[in-house]
Amino acid sequence: MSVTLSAEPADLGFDPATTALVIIDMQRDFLEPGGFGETLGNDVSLLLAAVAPCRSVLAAARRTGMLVVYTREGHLPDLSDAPPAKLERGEPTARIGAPGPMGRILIRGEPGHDIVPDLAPSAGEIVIDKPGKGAFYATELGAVLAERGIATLLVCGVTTEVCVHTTIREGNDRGYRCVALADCCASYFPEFHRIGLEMIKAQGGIFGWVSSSEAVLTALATPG
Ligand code: C5J
Repeated sequence: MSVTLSAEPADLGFDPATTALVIIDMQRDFLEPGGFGETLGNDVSLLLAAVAPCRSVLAAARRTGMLVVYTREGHLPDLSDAPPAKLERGEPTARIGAPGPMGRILIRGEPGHDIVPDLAPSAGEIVIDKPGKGAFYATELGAVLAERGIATLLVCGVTTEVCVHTTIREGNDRGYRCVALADCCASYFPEFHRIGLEMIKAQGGIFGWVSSSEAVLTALATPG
């Protein structure tokens, strides 16, 4: 059953059976005070706007039986999967792996690495741990999607211009129809969020589409 999603630069049809909702890095380390995002000097409260729209799309996806995939950016406790180029970059007040109020920063298994409680995965939902910005790099995501015959990705999460963008670019190159849900994504830089979305849909949708939580809810509520 194909439904029509209102999107830019053009509407597109998608079949919920071959579509995955991909929720990128909605982790305490990025959204809550004391985590990685704040150590980089960011106002983490700017990301909170995306939580409620993500929740409504997540609820609709679960009702529809759509595949839901969460990602988490983070590293092994010994940092063997964190290249020096990543560890050295920037001028954080505390680096990846340093102790913080939510445990070691951006380390798998620490409280800060968890997905925020409002979007907590249900039992059996897929959580992909990734060491990079893109969700396909050094993960099982490609295999998970291929196994289920997924063709379209509805992408939510943070931050728009970093991990959401990288994942959409990776997905586009692998042949997926990637749709960023604008209000379900957020950035520490509102201008980067706006321009990041513009970049995806420019030039006739150079590497994807942009839509919204409301458009997904409408599409899923409208018989195909
Ligand atoms: C960043 C991400 N911004 N999830 N990570 O470092 O976008």
